[in-house]
Order: sequence, then structure tokens, then C-alpha cells
Amino acid sequence: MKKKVLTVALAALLTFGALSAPALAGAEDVVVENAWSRASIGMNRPGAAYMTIRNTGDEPVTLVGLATPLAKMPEIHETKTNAGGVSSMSPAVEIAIAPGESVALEPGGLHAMLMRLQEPMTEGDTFPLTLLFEDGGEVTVEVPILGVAARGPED
Ligand SMILES: [Cu+2]
Repeated sequence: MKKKVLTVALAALLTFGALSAPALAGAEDVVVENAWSRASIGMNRPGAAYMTIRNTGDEPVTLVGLATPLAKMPEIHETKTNAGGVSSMSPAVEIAIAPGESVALEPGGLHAMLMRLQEPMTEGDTFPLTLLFEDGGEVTVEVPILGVAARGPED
């Protein structure tokens, strides 16, 4: 009986999808702006990348992971500073972005941590970074590598 309900629901979903194509919401509605990163000193320290992720759709989207040929272990991290002024980073498992909202990855907050760099990050180069969303969608951005002392996308 449970199976039958599921089948009906699936049929309804497929019909809806066919009728409303190509306007399915989700990762397709994600716009990434102002991506940037800093040049690295060698490859022993991880790199970091920053950007604004905007959900222009009508459905919430959830960022669940990252992929890039530049680093073997790219992770979303969050920097937090405690009452004593001590900063620490921890992995942010998933980041939900409500419809019409945006999330900023910026120094001192959320960031894309690029661990186990496969090559040095050289000023003037770019690298592709793919954002993986819960609905299976992906958005790839080309991230410019700025100077070692850059503090924002305009530096
Ligand atoms: Cu980090």
C-alpha cells in the first residue's frame, strides 16, 4: 500500500515536471558573484576562496559540498570568534539559502577551504570551483586568484 502511494506521487511529480519545464527551481537559480581567492605561498598551507551565493529562485537551496581540481579536500568552513577573541574554524556541513536570499563567503566567516592543494595558487591565474547542491545541481565558477594580501574581490 505504501508503495502505491509513492508511485502515484512520482507520477504526479513527473507530470508536473513535464508541464513546467524548464522552470524547475533549485540550483539552476543560483547565481555566484564576486568570487575571489588569494595567492598561496607554496602548497603546504590550504587556500581559501570567497564569494556571494545568491538564490534567485522560489525554492530554498542547500549547498552541501565543493569540488575543484585545484584541491583534493575542498570544504566549506566557518570561522568563529569566541568571547575571548580567539578564532577557530570548523566545517559547515550544509548551508541553506532561502529564496531571494544570499550567503556571503568572506574572510572571518564562511569560506571555501581548499585543503591539499594540487598546485600553488598563482596571482593572475583562475581555477574552477564547483558548488554542489542538495538537489543534485551543480554550479561551477571560475575563481580569480588575487595577490597574497588581497582582502576583497576588488583588490
Ligand atoms: Cu577554513
